[in-house]
Amino acid sequence: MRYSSLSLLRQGLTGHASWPAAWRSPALAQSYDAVIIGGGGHGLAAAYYLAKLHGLKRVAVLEKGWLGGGNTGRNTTIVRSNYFFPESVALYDFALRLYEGLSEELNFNIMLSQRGMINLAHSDHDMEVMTRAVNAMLINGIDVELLDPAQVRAELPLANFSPGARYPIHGGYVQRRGGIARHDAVAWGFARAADALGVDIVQNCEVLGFLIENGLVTGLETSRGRVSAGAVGMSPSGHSGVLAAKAGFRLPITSYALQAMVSEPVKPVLHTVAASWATGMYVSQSDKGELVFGAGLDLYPSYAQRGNLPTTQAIVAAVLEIFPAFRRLKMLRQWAGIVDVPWDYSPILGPSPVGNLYLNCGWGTGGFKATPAGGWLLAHAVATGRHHPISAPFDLARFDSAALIDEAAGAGIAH
Ligand code: FAD
Ligand code: PYC
Repeated sequence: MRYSSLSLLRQGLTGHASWPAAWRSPALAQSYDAVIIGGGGHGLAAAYYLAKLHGLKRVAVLEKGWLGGGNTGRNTTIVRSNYFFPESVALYDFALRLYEGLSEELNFNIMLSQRGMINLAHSDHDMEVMTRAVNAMLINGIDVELLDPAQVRAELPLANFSPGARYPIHGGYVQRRGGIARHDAVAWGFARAADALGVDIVQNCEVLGFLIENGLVTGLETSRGRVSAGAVGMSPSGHSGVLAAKAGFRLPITSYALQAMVSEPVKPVLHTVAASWATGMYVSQSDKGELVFGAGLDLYPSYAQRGNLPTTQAIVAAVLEIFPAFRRLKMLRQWAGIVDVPWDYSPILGPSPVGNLYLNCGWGTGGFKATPAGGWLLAHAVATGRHHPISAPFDLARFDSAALIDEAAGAGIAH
């Protein structure tokens, strides 16, 4: 629906009384052609592409909580495709290209801001690792540039360039097409567009078990009753191990809390995303003006979805060493999400050991940037029963054949 400025003003003054809901709240039907588990960005995108590109008429998304309340609403919104291996570049650059057209595709402003992302080097060794990574990315066609300290300074004038700094800045590299996008808007945009194509989005509906006959999934047991399904896709983010166990198999993943925090809003002071992976710190400024800070993984596996003091302290310490001017900022809040990290730090996509059940999981610390592609590829697998060439290298079977895509080792960072 489109509104004129006058009707927007009228809606504002009347408390949006006649503003239609952006998507329906349907009851769970008895059967669907395809059911997607998880109403985060990936699950909603999968449902949208199933209806839009594959013409499926009876599709449902089942979400145990509220739409976008998982990691889609908890992440720090960085998008980029600066990965080391060609398989990863194919996946994440496909996602970035989909992001570049997504506001138009969904008629919903996802606030994509390609303000660039700079990774900082704090030693000669860091610089050597970055040079190798940048060379690999350039070979794979990614828009990255090495930066010397003066070039970093021009982009990040508030950073601490003194030679005596605890984390001296030796240079870095930038991906200029990287940046941020509004995470809620991505979920809401896909939800509204999927709903308009007839997809049933059922919130407060937890999947409790799988109905499996002769090795094929035929339906699901949910907190709202049984539902039969021609095919099932699962995008449950930090609960993929839990769901896989219910379906009778194990995934090679470990679940951790990943934390982030925001400051009070201030005027624009930071015009790109800055990351210092050696310290685990990264920061960007939201369009509201808040400084959004993030951290590395907690050091131990956990399903406790909350922040803790040691990580806060470590990250705030690194932020203040690198951006001393931020010392006067008040922190507003901190939070965590549970992320499923595969042994090689790359996602697991495609068929599962159960027939007609397809996987989109193991995004670890970095699946927001992949949202449109993850949904697109899951839809392809659910609709055709096969991998698209982009998702094929990320099949679960790589853990048997040892054809791992070890991005943590390749890029020298775990993100
Ligand atoms: P989610 O949004 O978590 O959706 C999964 C949904 O499944 C949830 O809503 C959950 O309630 C539902 N679900 C689970 N079990 C069931 C069940 N049994 N029945 C029904 N529903 C179920 N990535 C980036 O690319 N850039 C970043 O800057 C970034 N920063 C991050 C910062 C933090 C603090 C965190 C926690 C993550 C970050 N990530 C980032 C990772 C990113 O958030 C995730 O990889 C991505 O959002 C996963 O999307 P999703 O749709 O798969 O999962
Ligand atoms: O994948 O870019 C990323 C990321 C940043 C912070 C968490 N994940």
